[in-house]
Amino acid sequence: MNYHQQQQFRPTKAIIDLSAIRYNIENLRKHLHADVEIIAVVKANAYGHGDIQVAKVAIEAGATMLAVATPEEALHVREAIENTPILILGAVPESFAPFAAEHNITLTVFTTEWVNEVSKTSKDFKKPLKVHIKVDSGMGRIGVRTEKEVKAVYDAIILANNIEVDGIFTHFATADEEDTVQYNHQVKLFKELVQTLPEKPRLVHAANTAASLVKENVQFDAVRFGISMYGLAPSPYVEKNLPYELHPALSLVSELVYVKKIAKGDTISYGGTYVAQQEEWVGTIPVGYADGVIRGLSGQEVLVDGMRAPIIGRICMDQCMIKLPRKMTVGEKVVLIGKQQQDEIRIQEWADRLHTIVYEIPCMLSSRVPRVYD
Ligand code: PMH
Repeated sequence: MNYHQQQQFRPTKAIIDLSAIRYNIENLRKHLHADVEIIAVVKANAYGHGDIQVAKVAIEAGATMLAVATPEEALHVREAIENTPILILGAVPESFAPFAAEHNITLTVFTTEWVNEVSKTSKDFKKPLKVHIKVDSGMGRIGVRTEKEVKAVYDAIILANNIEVDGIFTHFATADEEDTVQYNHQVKLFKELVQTLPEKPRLVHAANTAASLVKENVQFDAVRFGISMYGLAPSPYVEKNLPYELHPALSLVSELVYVKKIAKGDTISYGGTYVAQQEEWVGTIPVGYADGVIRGLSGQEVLVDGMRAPIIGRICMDQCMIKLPRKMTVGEKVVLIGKQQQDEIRIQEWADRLHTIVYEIPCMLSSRVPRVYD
């Protein structure tokens, strides 16, 4: 028996509620125009939630394409999911093109150099390579930026053997903000550049979660749905304007592995930075910065028996300590993210403490934390 794979001994785990993901997508489906397709963004191991499990549920809930960031992510998903097209959103090396063609993986292209290099061997591909042209309408990351560049890349593809333009897309830099100046400029430029193509590709797409949920008239043929598939709002502005309530999918749980009473003046953890001001009960939980519970989270509260308890002292690599509201026993359940009784620790609370965005939090939970599905 393979104990490592079949047994979960350590009580620290991320619980992923797949029905929440299903709910978030089904409600997007209702919100979108009927013929708009959903591209489920499952890059970065589905924002830390588990790419295969999320992709399968997303397809059941109506997604018709998956999007990832790298060749390795695409191949990992393809091993488990046979037919659904997978789009790699980032730049990929020319050397990956034959593998992409063979495995029905759609690539993002934006330079003639790339297309010309791949066209040297593309006649030997077993199946045509599908590509989406990336337009940089203002994000400033990758993409063609002018009519001339769009035309050059398009013409190079048409000249090449065995390469098909399946789509054209862009990405918004500010769709999650109230101010619409840059956003409107991006929409206008993208529409103009798409118009210059001699033939409309099958899939024109631009909207991320924010644009899908709170903007009008940018759904085109498909939307790329990432963060809110996982039940998180892209920004506080979008959160205030959501067309439906989101259900967060990820909880992070552990339990007390040791409990003790400390005396006034006792210190806790490296550096002895936490000094007890009176007698108090302290619990140890087996989760630390190697799990992604980084040291900046010292002071963050967790839930025990429905009550809030702060992480005290420095967070260690594999363990941290919490100040208990009362004497408790080993084995008591601890919720670091998620609901317990009447209270809930939301990912936004961690993001605020760490001065970051919600996206970073599930992504930073390391692979040592098992993802458990219910
Ligand atoms: N499309 C592209 C090209 C993206 O880079 C992303 C997210 C999405 C769609 C999905 O966005 P959403 O999660 O807001 O729906 N990319 C990133 C990123 O590069 N950094 O944070 C999010």
